[in-house]
Amino acid sequence: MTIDGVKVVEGLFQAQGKRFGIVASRWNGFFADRLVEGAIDALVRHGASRDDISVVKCPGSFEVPMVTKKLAETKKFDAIISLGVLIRGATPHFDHISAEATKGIASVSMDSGIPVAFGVLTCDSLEQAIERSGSKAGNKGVEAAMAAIEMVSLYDAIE
Ligand code: DLZ
Repeated sequence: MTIDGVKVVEGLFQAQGKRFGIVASRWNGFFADRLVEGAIDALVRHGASRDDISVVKCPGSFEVPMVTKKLAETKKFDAIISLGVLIRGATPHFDHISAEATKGIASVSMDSGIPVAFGVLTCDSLEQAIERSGSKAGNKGVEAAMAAIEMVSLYDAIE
């Protein structure tokens, strides 16, 4: 594709032959499991084989970056999809965990060179978690999986 004669590089939504790791928190598992299902569905619908998808569950969103790093170090995956569900409570815990999860996941991606999709919900209420894990505001797991598919293809196109 070109724009005004200038070459444009873009990723495609094709996941055939690519290997994906999914990391998900067990905390707020009712919602996190919906994100995992959404991510798997999006990967398979775009051509990934179920045999090429691994799901690893960890305690909470705070641990998601650690496990994402472990998976990246195996070099067995073309992309990792990091999922979690944080719901604000009465203490500042939410803010600390959200900040660590966000920074940690970004730094794994930057350090490893593997695309890592950020699929951690940071919700102010239970209602927001319901809306974003498969109801009126979509499914963050699907969104993250789509980003992962596009990024794998984009990295291939840039190489
Ligand atoms: C402790 C905690 C709290 C209060 N809330 C959440 C949450 O909303 N979502 C989540 O994924 N994890 C939560 N956790 C657990 C932490 O992420 C972590 O697992 C523990 O602090 C142990 O390190």
